[in-house]
Amino acid sequence: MKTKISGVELRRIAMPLVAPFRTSFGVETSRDVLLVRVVTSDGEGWAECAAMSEPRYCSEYVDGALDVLRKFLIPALPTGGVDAAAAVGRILEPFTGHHMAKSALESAVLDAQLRSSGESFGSYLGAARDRVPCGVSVGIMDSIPELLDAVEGYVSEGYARIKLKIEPGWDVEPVRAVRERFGDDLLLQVDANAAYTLVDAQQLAKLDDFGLLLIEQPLANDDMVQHAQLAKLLRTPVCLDESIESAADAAAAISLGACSIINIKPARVGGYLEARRIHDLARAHGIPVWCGGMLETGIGRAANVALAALPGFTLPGDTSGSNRYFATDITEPFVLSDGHLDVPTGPGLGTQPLPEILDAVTTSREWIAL
Ligand code: OSB
Ligand code: MG
Repeated sequence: MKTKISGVELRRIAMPLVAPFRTSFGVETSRDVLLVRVVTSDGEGWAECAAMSEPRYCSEYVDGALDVLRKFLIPALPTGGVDAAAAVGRILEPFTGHHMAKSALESAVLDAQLRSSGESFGSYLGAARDRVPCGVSVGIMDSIPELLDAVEGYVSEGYARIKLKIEPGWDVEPVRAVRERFGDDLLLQVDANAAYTLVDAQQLAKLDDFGLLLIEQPLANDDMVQHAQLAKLLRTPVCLDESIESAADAAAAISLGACSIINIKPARVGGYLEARRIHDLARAHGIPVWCGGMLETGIGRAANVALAALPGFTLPGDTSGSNRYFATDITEPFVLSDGHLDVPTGPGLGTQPLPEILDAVTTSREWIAL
């Protein structure tokens, strides 16, 4: 029996962040999120598009995602229906790029499919545990004391690992300060969001003294070969985020030696099915993976937490509790317990937007009939 898709709602919401989040590519004070709701013969499905308001982390951005979904991706869905969510990826393949927009559409269909069959995302993807250890990504701050206060707060909330955002001028000193204050046992890593070049290798090698778990995306998104050269100059393991947009990229990075760890963000690679393929490939090569984040609401978070429960996800992810981002989430909040989040067990995502809250944060809605 095919799943017939009658239409898709594109709903944009504005979610103020509890504190500004600064990275090497910009400052975020509010999350501009596109939600996708598909209405099918099997029922509804929800997903969150991870694109940010400006094309700084990657080339996608919310207005662009809305446009490509409305003009190309949604109209490509066959009116006769699809066999399963897995078919959506193949149907969208002729369109290049736009992984975040594609991921949202495929994930919404997958949610509808799983809700109707009564299976959870975790069970469908192959989760090996019922809760996942969580890390937190800590933005660039104006001063070291301010950073230490923020880290102190997260450590006391129970986070299992701390990730510091770095950029030229904010790297060795903040790492040294956090190590001195919290000791060598704290699981600590850094993320440069592509802010360095190979010329900075000596500066980055100074981080080798601090026993970091990894350095994430030190160089530009398309500098796979240079990441391989840098990896030879550092003792800190190199992890790729932005550079890995597909399983093919992951295979190339592994065979080049461009990374020894991968941050898997399902949206960046086009969806949860491609994310699982990268997990399987990495696992076969003995490459640890962890689940990244894009400041998601509870909708995106639910699916990420399910993915993070797969057996190859051996490092804590950026799957933080809802309160790290928002005063009020659009779903029941994800709450950290003993440094972990529970993997949702209900059908599909196992959660849904709370209608009143959703309406209160909605800035625009659009219905596209098939
Ligand atoms: O590089 O991992 C990143 C947030 C937005 C865009 C890119 C990144 C991040 C984070 C935060 O580091 C992850 C999260 O807590 O969701
Ligand atoms: Mg990153």
